[in-house]
Amino acid sequence: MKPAIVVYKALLPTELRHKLDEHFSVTAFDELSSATYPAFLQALQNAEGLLGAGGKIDADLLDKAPCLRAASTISVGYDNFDVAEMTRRGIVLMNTPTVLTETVADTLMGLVLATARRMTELDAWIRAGGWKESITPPYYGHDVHHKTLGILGMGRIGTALAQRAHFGFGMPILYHSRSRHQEAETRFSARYCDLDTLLGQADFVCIILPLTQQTHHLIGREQLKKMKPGAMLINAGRGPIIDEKALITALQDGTLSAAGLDVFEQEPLPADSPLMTLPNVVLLPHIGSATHETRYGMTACAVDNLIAALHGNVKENCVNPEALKK
Ligand code: 8YV
Repeated sequence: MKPAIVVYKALLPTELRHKLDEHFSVTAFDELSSATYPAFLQALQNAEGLLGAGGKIDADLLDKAPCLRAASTISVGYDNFDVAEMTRRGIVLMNTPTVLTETVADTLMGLVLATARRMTELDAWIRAGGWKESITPPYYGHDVHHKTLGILGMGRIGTALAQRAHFGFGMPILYHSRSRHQEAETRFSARYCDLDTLLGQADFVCIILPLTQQTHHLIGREQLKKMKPGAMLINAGRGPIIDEKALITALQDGTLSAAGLDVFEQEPLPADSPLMTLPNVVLLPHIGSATHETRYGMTACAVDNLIAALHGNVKENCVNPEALKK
């Protein structure tokens, strides 16, 4: 008998669905809603594998899945999983790093440009009939090239951003990360520094950190005050890395000149969020990796990860290899 798996919130292209069907008995839920949730819980009861994106996979949910051996997330981030609990239960968690690196770095560079040059604000202004004559200084933006870029989180994506900024825009790069990154230092002249130094010197601060207990609200009121006058803050990591209330106040009172955000404390962003009315913010709906090519690559990677894991063949992309020893 093929092992049972549950697929949730993953729009699988036909060939990837066929690939899963060859190995597993698949129950799939395109959406998780109050209508589909009972069937989802039912299917979890004998599922050995789980594949999907998002959701809160905590001890309560794991209790509903007593046969689970492997979970495969279509994302690089896995803050929505209780990894310690999974490890304790011997459940391996697989993610999709690498395939999305270049695309997310493109998004970050795009956010830097859009924020500095006020692209979305001026787009809205044209559509509202504002463009009657040549634009004047109140509508000017700021240069990006040759400005100092501060990167918080020099992992794969941070390194790909550093490459773009160094070769494409001639930007000096500062970074702060859990550990030193030799490649970024030698190839892109990135300089390691502590958080306060980075905040005080960077013209653009780009966040591409994972969300952990250590990074939760890493950027709050105090840190925002330490940023260089005129500096801009860009976040494509996870929303809760920034204290959003403090960010809104800083954007309103001029402590921070502008922000470019792909992620938020609450997603989808609530309609009454003050961020919606601030002109000095570029808002994106968590599209860091959302291109056809990359989402396909991530889904294919997640499918391969689950096949490998349930066949006892874990080689890469495993978040908690310790679980294999249980
Ligand atoms: C995901 C992301 O695609 O990979 C991540 O961690 O944030 C995005 O690229 C998105 O969270 C949907 O799973």
